[in-house]
Amino acid sequence: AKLANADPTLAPDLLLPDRDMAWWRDAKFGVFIHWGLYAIPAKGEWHMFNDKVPAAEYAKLAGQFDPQHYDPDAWARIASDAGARYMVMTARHHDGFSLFDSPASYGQYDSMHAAAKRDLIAPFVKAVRGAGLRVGLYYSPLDWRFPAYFRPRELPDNARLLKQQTYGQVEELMRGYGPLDILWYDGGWLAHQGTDADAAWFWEPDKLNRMVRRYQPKIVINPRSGWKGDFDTAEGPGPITGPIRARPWEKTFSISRTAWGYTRDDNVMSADEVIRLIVDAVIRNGNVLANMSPDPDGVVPPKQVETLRGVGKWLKAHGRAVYGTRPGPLQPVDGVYGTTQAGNSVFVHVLSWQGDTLTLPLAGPVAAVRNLSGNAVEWKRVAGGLRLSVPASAREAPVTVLEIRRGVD
Ligand code: FUL
Repeated sequence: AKLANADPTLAPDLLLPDRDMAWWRDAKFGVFIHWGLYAIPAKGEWHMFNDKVPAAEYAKLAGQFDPQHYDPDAWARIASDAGARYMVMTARHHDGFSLFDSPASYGQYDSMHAAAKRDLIAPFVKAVRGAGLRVGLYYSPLDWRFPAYFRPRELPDNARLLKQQTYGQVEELMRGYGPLDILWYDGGWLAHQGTDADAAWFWEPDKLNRMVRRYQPKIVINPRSGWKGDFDTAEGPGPITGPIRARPWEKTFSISRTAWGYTRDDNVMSADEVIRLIVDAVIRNGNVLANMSPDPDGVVPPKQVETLRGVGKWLKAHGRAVYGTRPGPLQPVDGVYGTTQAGNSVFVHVLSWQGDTLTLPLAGPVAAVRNLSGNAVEWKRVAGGLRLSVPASAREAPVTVLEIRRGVD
């Protein structure tokens, strides 16, 4: 792979300018897909590592990997019905198996040389674009087949091969599957616990990402290659608290609490839980990337589809307060409310009511207040702000969204 010299015309600072991040910040919600050989044993995507399966034995799964119902259009429809504006799929997870045609893959460990005998990423990219969504690929530089990942300094030859594979495969993806909107790295740390400095020493992510931008100048890059990336990530379904964060960020979790990859005993989050996380993210300048886990045949478990459908129903009715907004003008009060804004409107996302009214420290003229179902809301100027009265019957679960239209002086 020719990647040693970055294009000299590339900006010295790899961070995308604000104008190229705007679509991502407007999009707010994406659907993630973890799919690979690990769907077959159905013990989650860490099965090879956690159960200490020798690489040669694990690799036999490739002979069984022949999805009969792979229909990326159906996946894109699920995401689009969920209200997602982008999708990200695992092109290669830590087990090292690639779902695309990858001559750079060590040992030809890809879907072309599996029972499937085809590229599974190209049709995904096409389907997602066809559905009008933005498209991203997940790629893990880490590959458990290489002992050097755990002991890079002791095993320089093996380390060289691992790094060569990463650069080669990232180049294949960037060159052959574009245009791409997001590159979602994972595992660019070292030995599962290395520091950013270790990772930067090993992967040379500035060099790697300069190569990426040569092929895909506007691709949004996440922070897991050892380079800080265009946005921050927060992982897992835990609650989101605290003030508005200055840098764009993304909360990612699997709607199956059990794992990211397919399992049979999956403990699926409810639509309300996902909606709650979307609200808690957007009022703090964040996006949400929620994962679904297709089975070995390519079918998304019905319970996951049902949760996503519920999210879509909510976003259809409340999308004005989510898509295309920016956080503020008020700082969130954890568990109580937070705000987003767009144009002349401030949207108040009320998570819990402390009494009959809610007083916001919001100054300035108000033209009207309504809830997103269209009902007018009583409001009054009081010392310290704006007092809103919403009768119990007009409150909604998991969140009541009110729109304050600002007036003119
Ligand atoms: C983690 C990985 O180790 C998980 O398997 C999953 O891919 C998640 C998105 O990132 O760090």
